[in-house]
Amino acid sequence: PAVPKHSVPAPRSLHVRAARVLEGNWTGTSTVPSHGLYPHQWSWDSAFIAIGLRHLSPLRAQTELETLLSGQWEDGRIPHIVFNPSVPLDAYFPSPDFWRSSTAGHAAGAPRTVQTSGIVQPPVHALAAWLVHCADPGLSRARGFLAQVYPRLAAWHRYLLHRRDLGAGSLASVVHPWEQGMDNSPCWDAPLSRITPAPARSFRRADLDHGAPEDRPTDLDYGRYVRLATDYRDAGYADGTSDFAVEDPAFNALLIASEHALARIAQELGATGTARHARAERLTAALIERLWDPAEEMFFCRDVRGGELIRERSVSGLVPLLLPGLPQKITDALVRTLGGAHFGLGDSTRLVPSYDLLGEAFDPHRYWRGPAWFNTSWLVERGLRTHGEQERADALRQAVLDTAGTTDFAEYVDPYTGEACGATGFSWTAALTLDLLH
Ligand code: 9WN
Repeated sequence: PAVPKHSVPAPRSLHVRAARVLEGNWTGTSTVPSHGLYPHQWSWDSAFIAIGLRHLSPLRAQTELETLLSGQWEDGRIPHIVFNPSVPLDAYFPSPDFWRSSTAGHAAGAPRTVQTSGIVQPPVHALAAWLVHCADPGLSRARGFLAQVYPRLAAWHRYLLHRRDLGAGSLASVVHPWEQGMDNSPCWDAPLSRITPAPARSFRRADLDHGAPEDRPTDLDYGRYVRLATDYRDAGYADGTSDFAVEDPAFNALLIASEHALARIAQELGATGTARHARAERLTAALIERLWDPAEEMFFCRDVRGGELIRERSVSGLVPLLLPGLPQKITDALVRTLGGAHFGLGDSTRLVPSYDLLGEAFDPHRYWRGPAWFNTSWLVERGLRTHGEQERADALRQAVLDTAGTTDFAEYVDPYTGEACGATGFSWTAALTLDLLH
């Protein structure tokens, strides 16, 4: 049949639009979270990005993780940023001349040629490597992908489980809010209040060139972030002396999920994964013992320096739902908390808010103090599915897809209205959309 002359083009499918975002943010060897705000390679972003990229190009997904691992330090840490040397220094703060990885990180074995930060981010990488492998096992085997990344991922977990067991309770601690990935979560307010901020005039925030100040962390937060990072750097990035040390439920749950993935990788490579699965189960028990609150029906952060649980309700405390080995009493309680008044899922919200809707510090637009983020909703969706909550998982999946589409793949959204905040064309939003479409 003849095509009508002035036919209206069909709206581009969500799949095609998500692929375009990732294409635009690809640099040739890795993907930036967003060109304006975050023009380098970020650690947990790359893991989520690889999980989506595997549906477009398993080779690009493998390359994404390999590039990140080229920034790994000899002590096993995977830095939270691997810097792109062709990006001007003033495009992002803190820049390589702040971290001085190759000199200040010398004793910890920072790479000589690649510039990186000296802190870490949540360990989503082994999980991502396993999922990337599964997307095209033939290509993965032909390239020796898992054989190459396995020892590096094992060293990464070793670093976290040994050097970062600052609370001596078998869990890993974060020593900076940027490490946990939810920079200005109200969970950090109490432990951060003990930190003397660096003077405002000693640094210049590049983020405010791109983001609305009311959607970003405050200057006071930044002063404290800078103080903590400076002290860590000046101690040669040695672990154990930080004034800020927190055991976080999401960070540790992701470590456990990745330990299970590492067991599967070991099996694929012909070894036995039994010891790793057993370790993951022991860590799950430690997570429950140290961070679960049966009365409040959620996980909380533990302030290792103060010795107390931090009773702020953050999405971080729901992320352990991801773990297959949780007792049903706990998964049932987490599902109740998700749908209850503090998070409102399926009632007043369609995506999971980053923080307690009823909390004193709640702010629907300010970064990790209320807005809903796509990576955490993806993790909770996976958790709901793992524990047989198909209907809730389906609704959350649909909400992620709808909101990603209407906001042009926003960085985060108002949890009540779904209005876009922060950057648009954000890589992990596009990547995880693709993953949920498959
Ligand atoms: C600091 C890149 C990163 C994410 C974090 C998010 C934000 C950086 C910043 O952006 O943090 O690492 O400059 O605010 O909080 O989760 O990985 O997308």
